[in-house]
Amino acid sequence: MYRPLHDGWTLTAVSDEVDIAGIPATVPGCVHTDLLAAGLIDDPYLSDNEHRLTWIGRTTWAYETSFTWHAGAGADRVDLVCDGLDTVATVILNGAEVAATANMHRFYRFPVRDLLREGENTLQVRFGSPYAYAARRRAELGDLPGAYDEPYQFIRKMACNFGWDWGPTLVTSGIWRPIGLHAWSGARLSAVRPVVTLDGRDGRVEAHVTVERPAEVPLVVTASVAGARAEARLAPGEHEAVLELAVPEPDLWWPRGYGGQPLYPLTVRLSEATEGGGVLDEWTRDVGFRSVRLDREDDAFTIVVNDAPVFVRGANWIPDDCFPTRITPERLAQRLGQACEANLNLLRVWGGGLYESTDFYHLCDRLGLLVWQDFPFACAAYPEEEPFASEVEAEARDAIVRLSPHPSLVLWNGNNENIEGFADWGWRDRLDGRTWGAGFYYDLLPRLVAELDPARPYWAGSPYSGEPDAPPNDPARGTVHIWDVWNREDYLRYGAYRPRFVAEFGFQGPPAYATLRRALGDDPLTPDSPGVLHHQKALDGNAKLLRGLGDHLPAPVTFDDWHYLTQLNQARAMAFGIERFRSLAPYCMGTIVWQLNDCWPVVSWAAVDGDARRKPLWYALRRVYADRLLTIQDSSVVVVNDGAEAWAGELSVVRRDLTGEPLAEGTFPVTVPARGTLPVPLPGALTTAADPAKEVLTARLGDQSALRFFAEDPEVAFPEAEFDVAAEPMPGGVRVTVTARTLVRELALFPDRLDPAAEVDDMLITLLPGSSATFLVRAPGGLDLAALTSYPVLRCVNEAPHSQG
Ligand code: BMA
Repeated sequence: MYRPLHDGWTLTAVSDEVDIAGIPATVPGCVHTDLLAAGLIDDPYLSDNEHRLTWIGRTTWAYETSFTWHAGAGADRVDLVCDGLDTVATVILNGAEVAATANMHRFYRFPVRDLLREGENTLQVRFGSPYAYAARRRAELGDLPGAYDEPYQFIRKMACNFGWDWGPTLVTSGIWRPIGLHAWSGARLSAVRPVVTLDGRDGRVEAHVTVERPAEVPLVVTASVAGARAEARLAPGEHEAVLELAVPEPDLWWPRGYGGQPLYPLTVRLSEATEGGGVLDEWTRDVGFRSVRLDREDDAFTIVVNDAPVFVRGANWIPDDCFPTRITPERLAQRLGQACEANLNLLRVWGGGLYESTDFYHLCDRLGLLVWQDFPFACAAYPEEEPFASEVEAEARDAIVRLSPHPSLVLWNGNNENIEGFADWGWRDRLDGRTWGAGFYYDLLPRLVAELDPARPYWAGSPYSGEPDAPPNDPARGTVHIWDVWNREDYLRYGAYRPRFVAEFGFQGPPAYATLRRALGDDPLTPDSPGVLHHQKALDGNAKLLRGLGDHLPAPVTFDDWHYLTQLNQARAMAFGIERFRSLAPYCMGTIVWQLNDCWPVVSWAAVDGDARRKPLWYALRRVYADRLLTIQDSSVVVVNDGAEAWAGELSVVRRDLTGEPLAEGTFPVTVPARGTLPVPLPGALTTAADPAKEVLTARLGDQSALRFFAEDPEVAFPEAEFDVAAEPMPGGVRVTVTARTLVRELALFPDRLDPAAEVDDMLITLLPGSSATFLVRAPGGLDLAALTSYPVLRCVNEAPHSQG
């Protein structure tokens, strides 16, 4: 029987300087959220409050509760089960120390039967300062290079808790996952690890079962899935069994866009092997039948599921909140829903964060969203000495066993950018022979994956070229991270790449206006008002945002223009990159955008901001990640068909003047097979403009279209946009129809400026004269229709000059 111990907790600062004692505490939770709930700190996400909270990570904290306990009918064993302790914890039951731990990523179980008292019991979990712990380890081992001036590689704790180039430094402590008492007798299932594979069209499950058994009664384990059943007997003294199940022709689990996601409950039962012996323990998880491998032929990096090569349309995932216990299942469902609606098929759980919650992977299983899981190592040289060698092995064992049932999980990856740091960022010299994590990435982790999860591929790190001595960030081999664009180069440079697989590339933009307005007290808001600057963590971030506008868009003067143009430029830059990389399929077999989500309100690379609002980038992703994409690349139209059906029709390409009048036309019958890419070269009459400032090239195939100007926007002789707008209230919102009288470049609506709860279903639509677009604005409270249909809510690139004020 399991009994959660989540009630009656209090929190106390164990400190002469901090006078906080016995405030109510939430478990699972953490210090920051408890202090916030008690009204003792200001919201860490607002303005620059973060700065005044650094003492929290330097303080020792004690969580305490009491509970009653009765031996009752009597269990042989009672264990204190801690699913997650963040991080430097001492567990004390009735005054006796049960354990001292220092790894947020592990799962702990302590036998405590002998320490429990009949009636009232007290449980204390005391958390030492993560900084103090990391400083001790650093003093013992010597400093090691890393991308940030924080000691995250000296403690097994979510690295980005120490701050990142999109996240605040909010070093917390707490009982961050469930804690409870597990009373049991005889024997229990201590681990079940299914290895699910395909054998032709048949499904195979090898269920590796480990039992803990203080009593020496004979045991029987049964496993069943999809009508198949297997059984094993465990004689006294035996602790392990492997049960093999064969399922003839199960429905296959597929990534979204490739087929369904049937899940089959796999149940393992442990019973006494005696006449009428009762069930002692039971374990059930949903599994899916699919195969997965990594195709490395000729230095490719192709994820192959059920023998189908998958073009990855992905995004990187960071912890959705600095305080992970606030990430409810509802919030995960919303965020993963946003990923699916943007036509993503993979999330990469990035190594500066976590092994995510079981809810996360279960949702991905159901949605068909593939998961690439980094082991939690990012952007630093990590020490391999003790205690880290043992901690890393233990946490990896916990995580591999916990996540192995999930069909969505398709790849284990050793680390984020540490191989690159060693090879290319000068770490090798600074290390001077000391350890940096190579033993984890090249030896320990692949050994553990091979031992515990042999049917899943392992990759040593990202970027990585497949061999330790090869240049890790070589676009022609394995995975590449493309960061020269954001940091130094114009985004057109994406066009110069011919990568096999892009596991990271990103471009910043501000969060939604309503998000900034909620988070910042600045009055007025300006691109460099103090709050905006505080919520921009990237090195030289604001300057890079402006530089990134390049020749593509006019230089902004007002805050509103800065906000709009930099958001738009983010969307365009990423769309440009993705269109390029998809047009290279199947040479290139994936793009993983940096980054899907944010953990707080911030200017960042995210598509969905810290208040869950979709940025213009999100709408652009939905378009360029659709199954069917037309893209104009150099002097071709590339027809990209990542759908399951062939795509055939007449491709119509027209060079027009800016009133829409055709200057040259061509039609090209095309048939592109399922999962195929077809470049259609265009004749010079279509690719060469008589006057690049006054012409546009359009392409259409079925209901997909593409458009390219012959000059950058500031050089195009756009007419001042003229259009008619009809705004009709409807239940729950407003329908806005815009009919263009002139060319209207990238129309967008930002209803959150009027009501933070309002959102629009589409944006960034270019209209030729005479054409129209309809936007559905969801606004539960109704909206001012005049404001909704004018500047700065309704915007386009070639809008009429507006009066400021
Ligand atoms: C890569 C990522 C993150 C970082 C991002 C933006 O290095 O792995 O560490 O946030 O670039 O700089």
